[in-house]
Amino acid sequence: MIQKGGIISLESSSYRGVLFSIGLLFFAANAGFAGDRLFLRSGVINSKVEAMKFSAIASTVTDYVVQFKNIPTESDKASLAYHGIQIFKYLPDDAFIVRGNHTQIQAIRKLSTVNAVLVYTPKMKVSPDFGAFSVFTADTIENVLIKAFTDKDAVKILEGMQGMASSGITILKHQGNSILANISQKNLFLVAGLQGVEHLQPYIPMKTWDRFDLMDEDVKQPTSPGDYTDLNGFEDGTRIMNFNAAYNAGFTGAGEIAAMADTGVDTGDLNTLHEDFKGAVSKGYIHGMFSKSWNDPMGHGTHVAGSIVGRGVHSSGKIRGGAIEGQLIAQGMWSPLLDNLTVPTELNTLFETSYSDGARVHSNSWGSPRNFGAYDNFAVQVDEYVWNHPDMLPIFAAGNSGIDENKDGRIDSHSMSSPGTAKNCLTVGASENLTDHGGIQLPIGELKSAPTSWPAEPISSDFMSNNPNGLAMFSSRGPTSDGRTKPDVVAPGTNILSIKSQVPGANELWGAYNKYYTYAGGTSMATPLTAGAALIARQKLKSLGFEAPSAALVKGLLMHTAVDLFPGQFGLVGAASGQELLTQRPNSDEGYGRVDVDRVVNIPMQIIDEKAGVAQGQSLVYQIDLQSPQNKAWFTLVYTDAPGTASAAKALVNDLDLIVTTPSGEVLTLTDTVNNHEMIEISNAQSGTYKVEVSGQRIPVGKEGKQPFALLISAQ
Ligand SMILES: [Ca+2]
Ligand SMILES: [Ca+2]
Ligand SMILES: [Ca+2]
Repeated sequence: MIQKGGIISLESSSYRGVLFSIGLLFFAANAGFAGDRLFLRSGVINSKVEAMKFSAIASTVTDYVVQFKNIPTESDKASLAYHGIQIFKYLPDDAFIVRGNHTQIQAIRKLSTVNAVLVYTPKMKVSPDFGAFSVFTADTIENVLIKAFTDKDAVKILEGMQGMASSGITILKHQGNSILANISQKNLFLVAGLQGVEHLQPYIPMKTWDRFDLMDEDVKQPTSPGDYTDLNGFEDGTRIMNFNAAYNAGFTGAGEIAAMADTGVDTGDLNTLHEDFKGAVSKGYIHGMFSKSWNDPMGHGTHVAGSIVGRGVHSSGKIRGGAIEGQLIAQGMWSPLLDNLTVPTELNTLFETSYSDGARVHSNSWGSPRNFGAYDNFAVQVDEYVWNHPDMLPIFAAGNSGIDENKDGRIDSHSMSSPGTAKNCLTVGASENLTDHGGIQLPIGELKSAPTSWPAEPISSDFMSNNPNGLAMFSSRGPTSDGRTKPDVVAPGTNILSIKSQVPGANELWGAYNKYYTYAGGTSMATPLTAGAALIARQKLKSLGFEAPSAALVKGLLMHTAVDLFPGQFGLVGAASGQELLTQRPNSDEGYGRVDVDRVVNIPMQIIDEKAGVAQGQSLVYQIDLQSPQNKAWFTLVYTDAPGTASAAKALVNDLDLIVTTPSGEVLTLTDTVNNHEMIEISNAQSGTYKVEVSGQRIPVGKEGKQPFALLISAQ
């Protein structure tokens, strides 16, 4: 059966994908994939060599690594289960971390499909982010986040640690399967040796991703209070993203709910909130340590919330957020006592309460200021939540750690922050807004941290909001440590005007416009504008008949329709002269480009939200007719991958491939084995029938053996 109609007249095409063949294309999963190495963050292990040292620990239940000779199949997993083995996590390549007793493990070792069985040792569990160990640092106390496989394990680990209490171990907090503790370096491996420990990593308090440190307080614009007559419509960042086009088409975020976890919102009282939040913020939760309110004495969260749903009442509509009819649930994480952000060790607690209240987008403008690029336990938690709640889209700021340390005029790679390193969230970097007034209007070279962060041209004489096709110099860059492309998208994040917290003493960030509004900049500001766009994307998808669009689809829609900023604001000048973007999208500076809400609601598309998914060794194939030649056709595959483990050196678990066959028979594919998103763009697309195939290359952890996905196809 062939789907007719083509991708030209797509407004009518809310179809869920018409398959003309399912599972016809099996490939030989056994060919040449035999894994004999384990890729851990602590190092690569030759499993055969290690397995020779194997001795199953007599009569006790222990955690092991079972590596198969080939990509593990559903029947391999069934045979583990048959022998009473409990499977926890996939470990690359071709292995699982499992639990079993001596007898069970001995039986597994004899299976002809098994390559090697190893004990899951303390060395495999301790993050290299602790740095090098030496006799001189043995007594150094580390702030440690311990992740257990299960909540039950965490309770037993706690008991084990209490038994060690005399040896420099202080337990600070226990929540779910996470434990926070102070542990001296010499005891890290002792704790890692406790039954049920999955991973140990340094615990770094999260920080908000504004850059209010760029200028000294006294140089911030000392203007007389603004009366809105000087505003030209670009100040709030929404114009660059073309939100107006969506409003004109009837999409305002109405009926959609976002949650935001941040420093709080304004007064923290629905009765006294800033007029711009009336009818927009529907509920607040208190997550700040020792806090009694979800108010915002800091100022960051209020600004962020304003960019999501601000109604513009005080400014007669001139300063608004993206989703002007969306709803927001506020989660205040500010601790007035600690004068800091206090993010729960279990991010579930944030996601779950707001999910119960109907939020399907969760905006987060904070992250870890250290260990850039790491797929750590916070990233794993994000991926776990989305895997289990596939219609919840967490959005995270990429971070503000972009610097040009080697002084070559280009922002260096590898500054991406966790949890933005997660696979299943949408990670947002900052592009430039377009405004020559308000906020920080200085050449970058005159900013406080310029000598160490941005010392060279063309960056040092550039301004931060003079070219919307440029990136904010501070925006964190990818890729992640395991080579995944991040951020996913960018949005304006410099000199953004939004709501000012009414709490006395709240920070004015990049400078107050007047009593009600203030300027700010950072990936913190790009993220909520994108959250507003995500609410509109969901509303659009619902109008097409997708009742509960998957997070992968909402994310995919924003990525698919984003605007490529190549070559960036300095033009095609070459890397040596500071060219911002060296390749067309996607790349690890801009991701898939700048979010464009006009394109989200107006570009013709074929959309498939495949919730059952594809099995390993099988393909789902779609046929698309293009009725006339087009400048461009593009195909985007995004999927919510199974969560990995922070102990692994590769985060991707399930590997799907996108394969496009053109009418003339050319086969296009990326053979990307690290990302859970793939895009194929064809310029001068010929008319005729395109075959679009989503192939299950490797699915060790499926849902009933399958990996769901979203697929978007356009031509223009
Ligand atoms: Ca550089
Ligand atoms: Ca600029
Ligand atoms: Ca792939």
